[in-house]
Amino acid sequence: MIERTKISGNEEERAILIGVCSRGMTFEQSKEYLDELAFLTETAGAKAVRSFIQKLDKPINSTYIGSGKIEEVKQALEEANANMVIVDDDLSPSQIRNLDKELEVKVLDRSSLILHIFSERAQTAQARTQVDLAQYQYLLPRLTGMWTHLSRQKGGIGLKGAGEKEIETDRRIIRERISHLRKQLVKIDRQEETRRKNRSNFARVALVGYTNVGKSTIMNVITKANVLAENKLFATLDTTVRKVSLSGIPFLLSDTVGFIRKLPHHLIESFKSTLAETQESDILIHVVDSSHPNFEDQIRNVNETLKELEITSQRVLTVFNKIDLLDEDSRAHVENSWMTKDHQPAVCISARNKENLDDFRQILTDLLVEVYQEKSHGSPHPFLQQYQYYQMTDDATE
Ligand SMILES: Nc1nc2c(ncn2[C@@H]2O[C@H](COP(=O)(O)OP(=O)(O)OP(=O)(O)O)[C@@H](O)[C@H]2O)c(=O)[nH]1
Ligand SMILES: [Mg+2]
Repeated sequence: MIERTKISGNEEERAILIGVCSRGMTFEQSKEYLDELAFLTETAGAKAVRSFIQKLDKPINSTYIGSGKIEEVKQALEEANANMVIVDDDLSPSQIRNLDKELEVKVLDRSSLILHIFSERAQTAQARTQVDLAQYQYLLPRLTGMWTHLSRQKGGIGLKGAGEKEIETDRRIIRERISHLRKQLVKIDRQEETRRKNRSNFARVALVGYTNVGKSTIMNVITKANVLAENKLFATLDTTVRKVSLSGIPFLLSDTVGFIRKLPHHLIESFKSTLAETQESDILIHVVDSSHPNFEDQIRNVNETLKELEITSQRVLTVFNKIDLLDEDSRAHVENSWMTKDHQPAVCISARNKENLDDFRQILTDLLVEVYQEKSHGSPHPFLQQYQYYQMTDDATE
């Protein structure tokens, strides 16, 4: 039977990372992608000791990289005393089988690494169920190809399984588990929906963005909540909702799971229910790490993921965070090129140094006034009374 394994703790996991620089990609880009994979690897509790990039039109069908590169990796495994290989793309069952045979160490692909991190971090029943579902769905088509691979794993990152003759039984059990988890999710979703309906009077604001950009830090700064914020990918998995008020206007602010390039499809599907809160929001705050060399790629990636999740909002406030890390030129670039784009509201802040937060609060307040005015079709909204009082006393922020 397939079971989830914890990072063993007995044996240090030392990984070699491999990426392919395909046609249309620059070498610089592939290097940055591998840096992100190294960050994911460390978040999962393993150490990234070496990395390899091969320039190819596209990954090789049978073994992902060419035979010469495989030899180099083999040698590096020995030299660096490494015990696993992590690949920056998703592997087919036969690629996993062939690489496993050649390299004789555990081989993980990008999706299984992300799924592992999610499974370690899921806290609530909802997140747990979603991750379990995604893991079983990922595993089902790969079972036949993976049995040698799985049997090699004695713990650590990934999933472990049994021998070939048990695969059919495993497959049946997994199908039953998937169907059971789906039913459970429907039940949890229904309870959540009722909870959301009970709060439906309030405007909803959701923090969205790439992972590690500072969403939870902003949540904490605005709400004085105590949400976990740390320099790790996917520190947040469960949606946290807090009632906040700005200049006397109450609203609900939610902090959600961060996105990443090539998020496994099953994970996106199963996380739809966690993101239901975001789907119903009146204002999206798209947080960007303006100090990241690839922040423009990240913006595009987040917009694509939002589209895939059918999360749209008429009001999007883009927040360029971490400006404390920018030099003058980079800051001017963000302010002059990005901030004036599309006539969408945008603001530069440092959540850590509490820089420019008043501007941020003011823009958000203006958007909230718009939302409530729309909700009451132009007549005075009860939630804006307090705000009008604030305006009269000339005390614009709380
Ligand atoms: N220098 C700097 N660091 C910041 C700023 N805001 C957040 N950080 C740091 O960035 C890291 C990630 O912050 P989080 O708030 O956990 O980011 P997140 O977007 O919630 O991340 P996930 O939940 O993992 O998706 C932490 O180490 C924060 O201290 C900022 O304005 N400046
Ligand atoms: Mg977070």
